[in-house]
Amino acid sequence: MGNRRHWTQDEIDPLVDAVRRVVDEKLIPAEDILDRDDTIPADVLDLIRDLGLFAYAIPEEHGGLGLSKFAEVQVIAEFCRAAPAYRSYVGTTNGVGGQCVVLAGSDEQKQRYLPAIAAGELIVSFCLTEPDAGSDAASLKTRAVRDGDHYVLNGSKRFISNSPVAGLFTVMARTDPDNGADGISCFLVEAGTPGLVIHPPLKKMGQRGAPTADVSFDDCRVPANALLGNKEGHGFRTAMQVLDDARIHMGAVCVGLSTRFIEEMISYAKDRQQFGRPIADFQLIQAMIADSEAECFAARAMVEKAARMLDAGNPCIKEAASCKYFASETLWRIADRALQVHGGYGYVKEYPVERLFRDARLFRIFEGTSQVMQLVIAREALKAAETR
Ligand code: COS
Repeated sequence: MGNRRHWTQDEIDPLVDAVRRVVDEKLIPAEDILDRDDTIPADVLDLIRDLGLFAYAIPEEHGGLGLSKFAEVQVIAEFCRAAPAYRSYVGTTNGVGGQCVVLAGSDEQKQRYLPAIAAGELIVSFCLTEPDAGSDAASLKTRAVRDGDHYVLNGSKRFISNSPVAGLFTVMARTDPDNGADGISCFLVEAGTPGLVIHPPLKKMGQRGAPTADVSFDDCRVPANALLGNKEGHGFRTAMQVLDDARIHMGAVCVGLSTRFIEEMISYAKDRQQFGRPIADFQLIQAMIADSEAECFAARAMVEKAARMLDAGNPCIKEAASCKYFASETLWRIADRALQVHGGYGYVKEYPVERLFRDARLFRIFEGTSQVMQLVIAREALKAAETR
């Protein structure tokens, strides 16, 4: 299980219950402010910090909770019944950003950053995507050139979650221009380093409150010990490994948001009167509820199974991609049904489904599009068939 430890269900349940209470009492009521102001209110962020959520995937020896993946997906599915922008701070920091350090950092790098992450004092961004390198991540062009006991970084990164508020950036940059994926290394760049430029926040369709911006490196000099694990050429593999972990996490996020859509759908259907009775009495409405329940249950079962595989140390590239693919496509179908049940009321800002629908659209795109997930699943299946 590596950096995580086994959590018994008796330990997991109280944490999930505590998250549920905060979600229902504080986070859901503050969602409109999140969308209106495009920022998470400071007191709400404090509540998330107090719950320990900034520490969920950081090893215990560095001050974190060290949740097993099986425990993490249960906690995250509960947390993500609230608007997914709340997750972005903690999920990117503990996930793709922070896991680079957990997985491949030197002891010195772990000691420097992980306790601050676990305490909720250090937000991390993951800089892989570039203007011309999205799905084809290995084609990235940002350069890192060794200069004495420093590296000098030049290049641009796009759509970087958390970048306006991050204190640390895990940056994939090319140290060898002629060596494809093996020429990519990972650097830990601290906010405030001269030459690190954070552009104005992007105006997104949804997930408002989760700040995203482009980032560029303009002769940005970092000390040689900012190279992750002090090893060149390991950046792409590290990025792919943290993305495998993140894709199971994303599956759990989609399960949480799907659960919320079902709750909203049922609540509206029981309330809304047409033809002299609640629309929940009509079988065509019930069919939409039934399909959503069944598909959400399937996605949850899949995510929990993949999490157990990861905890057991089994290879799960195909299963992680399957979770992200199935759970995000499922979420999109459920979001559409929830809006359909609301009719015209779902299309205006009077009900939360309008906002959550905009939030839901991103999941089929980020941390690997559905089409990249299909590619990864098929590749792994074909590879396995060759060795049988
Ligand atoms: N775990 C460990 N190693 C991996 C890996 C994984 N999941 N995936 C690939 N690698 C290794 C490969 O084994 C290969 O090493 P060898 O040459 O020694 O075998 C190396 O990395 C290059 O891999 P590959 O040849 O598969 O690279 P590709 O350029 O073909 O990768 C995909 C293609 C589509 C899989 C990759 O670019 C990808 O995942 N793209 C999506 C990126 C993404 O999710 N972006 C979202 C933004 S980040 S939030």
